Amino acid sequence: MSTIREINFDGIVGPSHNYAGLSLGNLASSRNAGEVSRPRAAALQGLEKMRANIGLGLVQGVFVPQPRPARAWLSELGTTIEEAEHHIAANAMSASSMWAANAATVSPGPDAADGRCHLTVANLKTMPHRSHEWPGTLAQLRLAFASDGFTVHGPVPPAFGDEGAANHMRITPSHGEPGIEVFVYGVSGGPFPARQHIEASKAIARLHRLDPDRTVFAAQSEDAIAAGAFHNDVVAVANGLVLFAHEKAFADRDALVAELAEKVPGFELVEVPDAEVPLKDAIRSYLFNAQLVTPPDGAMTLVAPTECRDTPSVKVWIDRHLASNGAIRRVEFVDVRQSMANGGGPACLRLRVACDPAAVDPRFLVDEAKLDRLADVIAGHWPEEVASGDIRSPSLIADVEQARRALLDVLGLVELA
Ligand code: SUG
Repeated sequence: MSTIREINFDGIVGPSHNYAGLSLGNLASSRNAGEVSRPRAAALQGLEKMRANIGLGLVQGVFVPQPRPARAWLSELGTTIEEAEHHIAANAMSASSMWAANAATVSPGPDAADGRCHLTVANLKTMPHRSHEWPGTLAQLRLAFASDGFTVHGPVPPAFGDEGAANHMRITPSHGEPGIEVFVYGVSGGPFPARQHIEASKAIARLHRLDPDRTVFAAQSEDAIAAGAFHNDVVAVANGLVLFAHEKAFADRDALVAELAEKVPGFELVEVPDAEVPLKDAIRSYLFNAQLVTPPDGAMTLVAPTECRDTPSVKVWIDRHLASNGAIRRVEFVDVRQSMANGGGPACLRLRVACDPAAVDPRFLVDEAKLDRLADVIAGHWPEEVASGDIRSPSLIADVEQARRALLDVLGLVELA
């Protein structure tokens, strides 16, 4: 019996969470620019989402917020948080590392020629506020996955954009068996940037020692990016033998489906037609930015944002699918509205790693009791509200830095201080 399980590592929402409108092509980020954020509520929503996963019987992990302001990055720019222009300060105060699906790309051991689980930290080079995340992320990956059996790679060169697992899917009979890895990249996004470059995806496939016959590359459709699917995980998600995707997610949908049908015995496509759920509704509700998981009871479950329940076309589709005995047997709704308002749904908030939980540094794993302790730190230290004009107020900065120290203390992660 394989010891490999699915572990979801959620990014704890950092105390500097704010709405700065930094991500062109991410419609929620642009729409909510300048709104007042609620970091404490945001982080507590994240913890409740983790509890829901634990309730399903899944193993849960965390990553911690990065130091904010990003003083090292500001120093590379020859400035400080006090002196930087407003937009530079905003880029240095973003809590965007909460979206752990963009932390790294992960290939589990059974897929790699050397049997090791490979992780490549994402360079996130397209957006300035995300481009400085990788050193802090790499430090956490190197701690969490320090044991034998893991290889943690640095970022691919910044000539090529890499946004991590948000553009990567794995289709497999079970987590512990070899799977087919699907790398999704963008070529053009109309008015918006294509953030994942094929050169980066191919480099990762080589570095992870994947079998070329079991590796698939597929382009995102330009329509999807132009409609706000800045990452593939906004319009598609895979689990087990199932690919759950919007009809308009891929540039060449027929070729991808044919290739998967040929390479994966038992492959199942659950496709949502545009006529039933228009791209616009799919993106606003984040139907596909859900965690599609197989809990121990075997009933494939979609952990979806509450916005799906509130979007009529999406709710109708879900109800019909459940009634039809489709591949998805259960839908759980979670409230992550604070993150959603910046374009991050349940799937964005987690990095999915299939490995033996006993091989992970336990400080990064959580149970209900540890989540209670984290909730206390958050309730005691996270700011209640942040307005865009406040992001470099000395008192906010002092609170944000103190809050992170308190969290690291509780987790015993002194190395990251
Ligand atoms: O990179 N939003 C993030 C959302 C990432 C979602 N992740 C996945 N789809 N996997 C982004 O666009 C907004 C920050 C701001 O505007 O303040 C932001 O970075």
